[in-house]
Amino acid sequence: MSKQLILALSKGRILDETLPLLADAGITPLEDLGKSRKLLFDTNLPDVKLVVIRATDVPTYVQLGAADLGLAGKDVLLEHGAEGLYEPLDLEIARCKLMTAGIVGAAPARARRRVATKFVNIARRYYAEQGIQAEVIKLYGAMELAPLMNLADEIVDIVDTGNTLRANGMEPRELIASISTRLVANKAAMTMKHERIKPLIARLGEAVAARR
Ligand code: PRT
Ligand code: MG
Repeated sequence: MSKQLILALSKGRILDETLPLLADAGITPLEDLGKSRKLLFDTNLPDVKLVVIRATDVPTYVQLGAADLGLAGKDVLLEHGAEGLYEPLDLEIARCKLMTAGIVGAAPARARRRVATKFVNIARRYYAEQGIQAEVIKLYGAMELAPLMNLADEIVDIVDTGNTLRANGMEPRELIASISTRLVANKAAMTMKHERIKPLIARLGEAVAARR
């Protein structure tokens, strides 16, 4: 393993909140991540590099050791599974809720509920725990459309303000999990590069605490 530390960042909405937090922890990319088409970036710290990838790819990079550390939503981590990963820090950003939702005032669902979601593993686990029979239907986006089109009785999706649900005549029902962005670490790197990783986690932790 090289002495270099690779930190994988989630593209998209998490990135906007991540960069100020990293700056607070003393890590700044040497060029503007938003303006570049590059995916691998140097930082002010000579031994720390950033990769910017799809949120759902972050656990894979870290689990397989292509990145030592990563920042990903708890939703993504729950869906991916925790094998090969440590989760040393809650960054307390990009907060939201993973919920079930359905059409406002809809009749009680049939015995075998049809559930549309991109979080199929989370959904299967959740309904099984509730003792509810569910047929989970995998979608890649616009989950809110599924009940309106009679593709599903219910959805499992991320809710923040609830505006997206309301705009589509839907309402949140059950809370599955409270979500925020987490720091994950490759288990082997955590041991092999402990000397380097430990102070980095400490600085990030201080940056998080300073914002409370
Ligand atoms: O785009 P891609 O398919 O790669 O992934 P993505 O769309 O999941 O990425 P992105 O950047 O949209 O979100 C990444 C992460 O941000 C998620 O994994 C969550 O951990 C976190 N996060 C925080 C959110 C939200 N808030 C959020 N509001 N992710 C998505 N939303 C969406 C939600 O899916 C729904 O469509 O916003 C809508 C709900 O918002 P309200 O305010 O209308 O309730
Ligand atoms: Mg998106």
